Amino acid sequence: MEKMHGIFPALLTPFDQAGRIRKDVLRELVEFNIKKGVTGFYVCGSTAESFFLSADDRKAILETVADQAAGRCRLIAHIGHIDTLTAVDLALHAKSVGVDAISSVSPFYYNFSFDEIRQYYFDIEDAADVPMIIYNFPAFSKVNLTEDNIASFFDDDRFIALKNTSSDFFLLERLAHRYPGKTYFNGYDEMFLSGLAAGADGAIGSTFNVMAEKFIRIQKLFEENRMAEAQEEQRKANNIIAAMCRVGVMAAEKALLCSMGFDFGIARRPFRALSEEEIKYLEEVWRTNS
Ligand code: MN9
Repeated sequence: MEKMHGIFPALLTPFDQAGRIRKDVLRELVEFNIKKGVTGFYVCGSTAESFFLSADDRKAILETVADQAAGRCRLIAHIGHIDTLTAVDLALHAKSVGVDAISSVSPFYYNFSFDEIRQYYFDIEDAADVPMIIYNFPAFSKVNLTEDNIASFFDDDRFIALKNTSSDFFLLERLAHRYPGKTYFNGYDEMFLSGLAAGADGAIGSTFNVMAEKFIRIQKLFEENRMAEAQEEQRKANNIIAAMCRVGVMAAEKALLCSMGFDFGIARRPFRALSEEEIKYLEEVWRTNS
């Protein structure tokens, strides 16, 4: 498979007051980002609050996004779950929808051994055989995949890419050098430029829902060797991300989308809703850095 490139928002999920998915608003978010020129979407990742959702809800979200995108961009379906059977079911569904790739975080919570984690990925691939993107996210999953762990997948052609939500750029550089034919996605948006320097081909991230244009520009400037301008753009994005981190990233992204006119609602409990002052603070930081 040809390498992927560019910016993929990890789509947020809009909910109504009762916690039901607002498919109409999801369609608007997809349209908003396709118009900005994103390469594709990462559907039902952590940013989508996927671990709160039923398998049926996750399937409905993927179908809605695929229908709206209508072949205009790439689609990656995150099918990760701590239960292999559910992950396989989601992978088979994603295959039937026609995604470009699937992706999964390592199964978490029960402190699985690496052999169990490895088997989880191979069970999915043996059942569904859809190109797989390994999602390394040690801070949340508490599973830290090493270079050799990832290499043990990359020797198999079905494993096409890594999404590295970690500040371990040494890991990224080593793998990009060892397996140049695989695709490397940077995970922390605030470190995108560092990821590019280490060999990333693109990025999957939550803040791209609201400001994809900044990251499309950072990558373009980097590729044109215009480093000072790329750093300046990353700095502006980071002023916004720092404010988001202060109040809660997903809640902040949803609040900013509401300020832009999307009826996005709030994150599901136990995530808390933001106060009026927090929303004003975010809007102010947004205005001064846009
Ligand atoms: O993987 C995202 N991680 C989560 C990517 O959403 C948990 C990032 O986009 C971060 O949200 C972002 C802010 O730290 O970089």
